[in-house]
Amino acid sequence: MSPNTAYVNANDLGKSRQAISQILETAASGGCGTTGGSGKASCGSSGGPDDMPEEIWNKVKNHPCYSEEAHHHYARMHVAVAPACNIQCNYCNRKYDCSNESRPGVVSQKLTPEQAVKKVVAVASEIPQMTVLGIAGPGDSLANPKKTFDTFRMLQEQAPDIKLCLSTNGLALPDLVDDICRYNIDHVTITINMVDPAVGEKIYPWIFWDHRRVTGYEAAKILHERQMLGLEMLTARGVLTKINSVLIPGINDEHLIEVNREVKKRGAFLHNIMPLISEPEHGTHFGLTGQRGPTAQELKAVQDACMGGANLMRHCRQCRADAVGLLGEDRSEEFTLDKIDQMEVVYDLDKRKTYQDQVEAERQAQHAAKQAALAAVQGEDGVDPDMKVLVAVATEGHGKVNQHFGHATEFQIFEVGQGEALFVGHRRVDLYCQGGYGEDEQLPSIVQAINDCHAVLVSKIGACPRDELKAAGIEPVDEYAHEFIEKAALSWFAGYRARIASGELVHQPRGDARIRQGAFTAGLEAAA
Ligand code: CLF
Ligand code: SF4
Repeated sequence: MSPNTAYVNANDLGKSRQAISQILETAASGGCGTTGGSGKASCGSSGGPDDMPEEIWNKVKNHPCYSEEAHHHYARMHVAVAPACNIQCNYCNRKYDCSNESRPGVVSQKLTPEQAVKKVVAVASEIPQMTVLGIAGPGDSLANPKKTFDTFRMLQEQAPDIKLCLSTNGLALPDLVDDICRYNIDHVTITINMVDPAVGEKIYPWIFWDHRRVTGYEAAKILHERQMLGLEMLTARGVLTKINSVLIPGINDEHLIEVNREVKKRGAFLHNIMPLISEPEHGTHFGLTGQRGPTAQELKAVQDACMGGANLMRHCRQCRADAVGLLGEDRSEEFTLDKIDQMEVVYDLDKRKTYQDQVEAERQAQHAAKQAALAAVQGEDGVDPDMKVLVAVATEGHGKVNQHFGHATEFQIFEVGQGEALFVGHRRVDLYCQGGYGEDEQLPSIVQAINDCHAVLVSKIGACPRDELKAAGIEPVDEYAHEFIEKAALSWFAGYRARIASGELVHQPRGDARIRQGAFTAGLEAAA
């Protein structure tokens, strides 16, 4: 079947679909962050209440994956209740987490639905900004439907304010859409790496379908048809969908632009293009056959080429199937089953609500600061009005520049231009500061990770890394400590332009950067 074929009659798609399509059209035709008359929307998951109907905003505003703004403030957790899988991906080694939604590190503890619910309630009572429970493996959530839906059903009874979210490869999806709606699962991620089975057969060696193992082109064709059908059925039922795609250089890089087009046509709310992780030590087919992952600029180029299509998510952390906390942090070690047994768990809905109201006020302040800063970075100064640069930011959350350079395990990357401050990704790094002193051996790898940036914004930085960053052409900036990120980035950019205009410096383009994969291997040795 052609990928263009509609599997569900467009006339059958109800009001919900119209609402979702409306958002997509709004974004594509301008809206937030559109620059320079290019007609390309840059809002992606950074869309806010002004960009979408209230009904949709209420679904995404405190989901850290569906709203870029929300991910600075709200946390999610995963419970590893779904060990089995019904397909094989060439980037997956079954010993480890599902690569669709989780990096290939070990799951510390597989849980029964009862244990999972106990853990979620314990986490939610300790972390009031934890708003979402996702089931994302370590296999496929819908290849384990009883465990997945039992967990959601029991949790709803005990903690009704927590949003439910799942991730799937899509093969079993069309058969389970009714259950997804019955249990009020408002957010579903489908991993779609192709809309052409000829591409798909290079990614999927087999699927288990209709009681038999199917291989090659036929397997990819069945998977593709099930994914498209499942997506259309969810859209028709008003469930928000996110599409995850793994970018595999030389296999589906340019093809992902077509994937973006096709999923947008079928009502996908977001498209998350993630880099392939293929270190040989993970033992995946791609890892063992030398298939490389993309560089930072290769990833950004495909994401940029998709702008104007389905809205893009760029803040994914490829988290573990048992991750707990803000995206980019993992507090799962604090909530092992034996530790939970020792905890006094009080699930206080009012306390959670009060805390979340405070978060909302902080978030609105961040939004207002960004708008004011955007308005300030306008006007004629004789410098190229289309100039854009990347800046790296060290942050511990709350949307602020509030982390010491030496304490950062990742930097958030923002693209700034006149009238624009757009989150475009993050880079994992090795911790520079080890036990109170700087680890100079780590510095070259940090520089490689942010080598495409003109500046790095931090709350504080020591003399040694400051000098080395400068020598590498990256400006260390600590004068915006504890300010909101976008305001800080735009203020620095205004100063940068002023220095160019005055002749104090000459703007130089930066090089490419490396996506750090080494951090993903932590724990593998322990599992071996
Ligand atoms: Fe989990 Fe996925 Fe739900 Fe988020 S993760 S099931 S949508 S709650 Fe988020 Fe993690 Fe990326 Fe997934 S950062 S891997 S996109
Ligand atoms: Fe692995 Fe997930 Fe693919 Fe299944 S769907 S093979 S668990 S990456």
